[in-house]
Amino acid sequence: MSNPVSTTLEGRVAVIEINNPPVNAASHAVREGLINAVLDADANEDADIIVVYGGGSTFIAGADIKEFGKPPQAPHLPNLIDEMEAISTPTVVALHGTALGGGLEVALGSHYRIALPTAKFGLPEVNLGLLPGAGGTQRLPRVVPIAKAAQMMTTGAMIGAQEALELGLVDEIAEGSDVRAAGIAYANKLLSEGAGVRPTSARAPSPVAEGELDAIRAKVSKAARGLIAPLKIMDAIEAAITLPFAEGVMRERALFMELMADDQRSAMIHAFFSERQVGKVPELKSGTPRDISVMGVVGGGTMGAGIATSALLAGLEVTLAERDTDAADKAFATVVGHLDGALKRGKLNQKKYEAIVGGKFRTTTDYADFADVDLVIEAVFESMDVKKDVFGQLDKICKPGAILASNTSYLDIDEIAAMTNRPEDVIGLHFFSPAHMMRLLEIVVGDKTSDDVVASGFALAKKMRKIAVRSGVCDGFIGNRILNTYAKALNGAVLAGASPYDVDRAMENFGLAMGLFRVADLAGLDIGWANRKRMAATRDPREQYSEFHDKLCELGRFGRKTGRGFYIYGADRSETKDQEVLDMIAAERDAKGIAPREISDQEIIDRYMAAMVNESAKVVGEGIALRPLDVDITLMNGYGFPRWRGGPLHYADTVGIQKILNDIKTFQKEDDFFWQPAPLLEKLAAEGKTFSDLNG
Ligand code: T1G
Repeated sequence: MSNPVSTTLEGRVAVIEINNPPVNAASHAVREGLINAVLDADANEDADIIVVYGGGSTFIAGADIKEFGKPPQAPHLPNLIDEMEAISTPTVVALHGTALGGGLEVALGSHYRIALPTAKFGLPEVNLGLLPGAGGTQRLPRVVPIAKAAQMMTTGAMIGAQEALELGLVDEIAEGSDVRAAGIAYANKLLSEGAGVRPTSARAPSPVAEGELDAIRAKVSKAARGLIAPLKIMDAIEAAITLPFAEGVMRERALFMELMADDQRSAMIHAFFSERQVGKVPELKSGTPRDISVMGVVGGGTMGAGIATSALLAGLEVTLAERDTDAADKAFATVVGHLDGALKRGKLNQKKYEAIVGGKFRTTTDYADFADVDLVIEAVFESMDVKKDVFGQLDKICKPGAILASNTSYLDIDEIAAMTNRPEDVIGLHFFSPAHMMRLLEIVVGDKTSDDVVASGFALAKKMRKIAVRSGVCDGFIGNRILNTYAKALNGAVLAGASPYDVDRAMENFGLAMGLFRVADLAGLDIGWANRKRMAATRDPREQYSEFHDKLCELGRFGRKTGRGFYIYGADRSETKDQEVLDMIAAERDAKGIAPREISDQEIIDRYMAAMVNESAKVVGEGIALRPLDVDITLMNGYGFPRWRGGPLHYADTVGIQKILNDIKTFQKEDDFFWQPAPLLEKLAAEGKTFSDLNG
């Protein structure tokens, strides 16, 4: 492979360029090329100062994650940075794009740092279950305040050039957009000022107040929710404050190796690459995306308004239709409310905001206004009859080539498409609430949906910064189908002896933000109730149907919105268990002749995971999901499955498919109908294969 690092001499300035597209990851070749170039420049009599910068779109965006898990190859990044810092020739890094992870660590090991105004900086290793392992935990606390260093490393959040300048992370912000020229100009300025080397490691750590570190650690611990890297980062920062630099980096190395060896690291790297793999579907090769600049939305309720907001933030023009002027005005106000929030969060600038409310967003009560849209999506009441009626009308009004989409979360896209003369232009775009915040989007491909329309859906998702997952047509698609299954398993655990509160506790200790019953109360128990009534006619009589959800709904207890569901909600947002719920469940056990027994938290999780993995295996085996990673991405981005477990099928690979099968066989004794092993699960176990073998 050719050397990705090259050096030119501009006057007395040795200019080193790194070219390893797409993100200048610090691969072995980059590391080898960089250290040789720096040492050669240091030895070069004609060079008084060195500039390092990234060719292409960014400075080094981190270590090469593809190398993790393989035998490490020298030069190792920490050593490279230490050597760079120790030379006698002053070094400058000229930064643009995203200087992340090992890239920012290289910058910290340089003597001076200049940045373009658009440059961003971060140490996102925590998102990979790691910590900055090339001196970052020791050098950053010597440059920025301790609290800022902790926040950057334990959240992985990026900061912009202006904030970096104010913090002292960069010395200057250059004018213009030519990062090479900026580096050279700054180097010559430093030479004219007689600037010498300035090793960061020689600086004292930023001062820290009495008790400040413990307070930060307590906050970090609360936010970590099972992730171990943030607390190890705090240990490394403590070393930076209390130990000499040389000992501090040794401590950092030890902590880094602990994290490298942990399952959380492999899970989160699986998540990282899966999020980039999941958008690569066959139709992107065979289909040509249509331009989607003007969107129609039918329905201005929670979902419709959220979808409209998401499209507007992506720069599309949107017309939203409601049944009457009052409803349309209400929807307009809802969307403007969301846009105000985006403005406050810095997700939208004033100019764009005014363009949207000043014309790019309109409401109407007349579908005729959809005549020229490129795509229209309906987000009306979850009833097949209502949706069929809407599609029948849209089919008559929309221009040829317009895409007709449904936001349905369960219903059959093929049945909806059959209501039109253009089934090849019909697709499911299942957004998750709140649609302007949640990144997951299930793209449901009907039998007749054309490749162009699928490719258009994925292109639209990219524009809307969504993580799009391709789904085939079945009840509930990927996520809700699997949710329904594991919910039944957990209801079974409740009938067997657990309480809803045991289930929530076990799930939250497993890493979910909220347990099943808390989520049900939040979403509204009436939603599940409507679906169960819809499915009642087709329910298999062999199914062990738990009735306590329905009984709560019959009492009008729909959860938070009615102040009572599985929990009782106080005006002060307090939440308490409800003895009446426990009595209701006890009565149902009696009626079913079930003698309740002790159900441990581990058994609750074993049931939860066995059901989830088994149904996921069916979803992959039936081709509803393209690969196991598509299921992992769906559950992590739409259902709160902990990212540091990598998704249900990565989890199954971690604990072993045979363990999942053994658990299924154990629970089969209680309910032979529900606990039927998926053919794919049995096949992989028999062949000694893993789900990751199917990810390609
Ligand atoms: N290593 C290898 N490949 C990478 C990579 C990396 N660090 N970053 C991105 N890629 C690939 C990615 O898989 C995709 O590949 C392509 O580049 C474009 O990425 C010692 C241990 C930089 C903000 O965590 O956040 O340094 O799909 O689609 O939207 O302390 O990539 O095209 O084949 O995301 O423009 C720390 C991770 C590493 C940064 C660009 N660094 N990357 O976003 O493009 S650990 C990170 C990102 C480390 C040291 C530690 C983003 C980006 P493909 P993309 P993007």
